[in-house]
Order: sequence, then structure tokens, then C-alpha cells
Amino acid sequence: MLEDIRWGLSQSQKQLPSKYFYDTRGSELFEAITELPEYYPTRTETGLLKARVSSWVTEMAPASLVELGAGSARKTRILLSAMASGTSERTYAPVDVAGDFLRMSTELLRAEDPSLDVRPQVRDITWVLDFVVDLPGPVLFALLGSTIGNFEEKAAIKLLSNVRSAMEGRDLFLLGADLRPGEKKSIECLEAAYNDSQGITAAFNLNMLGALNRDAGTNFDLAAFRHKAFYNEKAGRIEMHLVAEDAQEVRIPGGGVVGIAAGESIRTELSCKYDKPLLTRMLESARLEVVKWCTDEDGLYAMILASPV
Ligand code: SAH
Ligand code: AVI
Repeated sequence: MLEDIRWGLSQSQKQLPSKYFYDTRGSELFEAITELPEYYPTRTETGLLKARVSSWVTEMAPASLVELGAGSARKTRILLSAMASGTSERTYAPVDVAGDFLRMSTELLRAEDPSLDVRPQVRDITWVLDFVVDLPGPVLFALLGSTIGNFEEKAAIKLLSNVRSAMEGRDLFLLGADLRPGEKKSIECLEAAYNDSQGITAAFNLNMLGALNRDAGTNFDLAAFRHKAFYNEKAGRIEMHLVAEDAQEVRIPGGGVVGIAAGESIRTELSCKYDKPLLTRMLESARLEVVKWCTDEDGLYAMILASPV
């Protein structure tokens, strides 16, 4: 964590990894975001999972589901029910860095369905998925919520390749991806999703600094930063920043003091947006091929099923 902070704050555009949003409070704030009227991705993905993806899953009849960045696993229940009609023995292996939150989500799932074999993995999703060899196959891998977008293209392809390396012949990969502006999707709609009127996204963004102060011993002054999120059209991504209102000096234990000028920003998140050719290319680079693709009727969001090449 200290190395990430030291490196990130030494870059010309200061940055911090978005995985540090998700302490327990950050995970709760993200859950609140998913229910905001402005944040369309979660409800759109839920609609597609129910209307389209369930039948893909039933047809595949996977024995195990590996979910990367599972969070509350709320939408996962749709996938688990679709699996249930194909096979009686089901294993669910959610992977997430947010350990306490993951344990809470999995306890709930176990209580709801004692026949489900739940094997939570508290770890970074970019690490080798070596636990998969112990799971009954075929395995469905899932990366929902457009979490892929929080990785720059090169890192995203590396993540997809990591999934591909854990896959065997009959396994499949389900990806949820937020789309670029189009005929029925304006830049305003996209930007509103990251600038909600209740200020929940701003609280989520600022919470990262509190988590770093507590867990890494830094001394960011939370009151001195302001949330900023905008669509970078050229790069096809939302960027979230924390802008320093006044000049700051931040102590990094074992790493000295970093100066932040008034008006300077720390980039805390990229949320890349996609279209079909770009996603197809990225999947191909990871030796995966699109077998099913669907979007909602407004072209907000896409679900893709891919198989190993
Ligand atoms: N899949 C859920 C949650 C998305 S929020 C949904 O669609 O609503 C992103 C989730 O990924 C969080 O739970 C966060 O803790 C987790 N996460 C983010 N970066 C991660 C990383 N590098 N490794 C493991 N988990 C990560
Ligand atoms: C988890 N991830 C895909 C969310 C996103 O939209 O990029 C995180 C988020 N950031 C701000 N609002 C939601």
C-alpha cells in the first residue's frame, strides 16, 4: 500500500489505485451508489442478467461460478438461480479485496442457500487464479459491474489474460461493460452517474483518503479536497479526481513528505467505456472470443459471453 501511494504521488498526474476505495465503508458507499437514480449501470445490468444472460447460463449449466470483484453479490443471485436449473451441485467462489465485506456477503448467501458450496477468496483479482483448479467444472467466470473499466487498457487485457489462463475448454467468461455515449446515451447522462445530486459519489471518493490515513498512516486532510468527475472523450473514460483546495503536505510513512499544490488533483479512478469493436479486440488479445453479446435498448450497457480460443 505504501509503495502504491509513494509511486502514485510521485507521478506528474498524481494518482492512487481505485482498489483502495473498498474498505467496509467504501463498499457500503458503493452499494448506495448502485441505488442512485443517476447511476444507471447496476439496474441496467440487472435487467440484462434477468432478461438475457440467465438463459445463456442455464444452457451452459456450469458447476462453479468464479466472480471477480464480487462486492455484495446482489446480482449474483440471478446467475446462481440460473445455474440451479442446470445442476444440483453448485460452487460459488467470489474473489474480492474487501475481506470483511466479502465475508458478510458470503454468510448471507450461505444462510439463504445451505446447498451452495461457497468458497470466498480474499485477494487481488489480478493475481493468478490458482484456486480454480480445485473447483468442479465447467466453470463460469464473471466480471460484472463494468469493473473491467477501472483498469487501463493494457492492465485490463492482462486481467482478461489472467482469467483466460485459468479457463479450460468448456469454461466461459461473462463480462459486463459500460458503453460509450451513443444515439440514446449522452455525455451528460454519463457524467451525472459520477456526480450524483446526493453527494454519495463524492463521499465514496473522499473515503479513500480516510482509509489510507487509517491503514497506511498518511495524513491527508479530507476537508481540503473536493470531488471532481468528468468524461474524457478522447480517452473514452470517466476520470475521478480529488482536487486540493489549498496547498498540502502529505506524510508517507517511510516515504517522506509530498507537496500537493492548490488546485492540483489526485486521480483516484478511471472508468473506461467501451464499444463492441474495442471489447472484441481486447478479448481477442487475451485469447477469448465473443460468443454472445447483448445490450439494453438504449445502448447504455453490454453483456458479453466469451469462450477460450
Ligand atoms: N461486482 C459488484 C461490485 C462492483 S464494485 C457489482 O457489480 O456491483 C468493485 C468490486 O471489486 C468491489 O467489491 C472491490 O472491492 C473489488 N475490487 C476492486 N479492485 C479489485 C482488485 N484489484 N482485486 C480484487 N477486488 C477488487
Ligand atoms: C466498480 N466500478 C465499476 C464503478 C464504476 O462505475 O467505475 C465504481 C464507481 N466509481 C464511482 N461510482 C462508481
